[in-house]
Amino acid sequence: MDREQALEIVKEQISGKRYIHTLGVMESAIELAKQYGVDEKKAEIAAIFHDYAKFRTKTEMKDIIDTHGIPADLLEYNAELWHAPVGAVLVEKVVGISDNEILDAIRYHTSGRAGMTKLDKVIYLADYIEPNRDFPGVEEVRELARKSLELALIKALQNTISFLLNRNQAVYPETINFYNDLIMKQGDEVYGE
Ligand code: DGI
Ligand code: FE
Ligand code: FE
Repeated sequence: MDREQALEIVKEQISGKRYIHTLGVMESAIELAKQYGVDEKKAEIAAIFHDYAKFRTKTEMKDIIDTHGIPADLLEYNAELWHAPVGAVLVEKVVGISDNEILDAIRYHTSGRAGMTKLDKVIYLADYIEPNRDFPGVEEVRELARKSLELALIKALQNTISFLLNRNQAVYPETINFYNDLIMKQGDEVYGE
């Protein structure tokens, strides 16, 4: 599928503002893919479709979670987490994308997971640092992203987990697994041990 076709499809599904965000994620994902040796075409398609399900109702998302083998424990956590695995299902079934690497990058773009692939990481980070994002700490993560995919992700995860802790929100275990995975593999670089 080419870029224009993909953008046309997703444009029907999301708001104008979310579409601008999607274009930003696409731009950042391609740049990160180039920099870190990830398939640029897969990064482009995953980025374009990553928020495909963002505007589905909770009822529809819950129904898809219940019927498509998505972990049911997600329903106990913030509904913000649901659009990612639901998006992967819809992008496969409705849009017709069958590449599992692309579908996984969409599936894990919000929660993360242990054992994130490089493509998963590129999409997760691109979603966080795309040019239209403007929240405390984003510039620091953009700078880290020029040096190290993993160090940038560690900072992004620390910010996100702190954000959730400060708001008295639960943290989905896969998010912690992603964070632990990064820290345990990169601890030497971070702490210079
Ligand atoms: O869809 P986007 O707004 O582009 O970004 P996203 O898919 O990364 O969603 C991020 C939101 O999910 C953000 O407001 C934090 C919220 N969230 C709620 N619980 C968790 C969580 N994010 C993670 N990583 N882990 C959680 O447990
Ligand atoms: Fe999202
Ligand atoms: Fe997004």
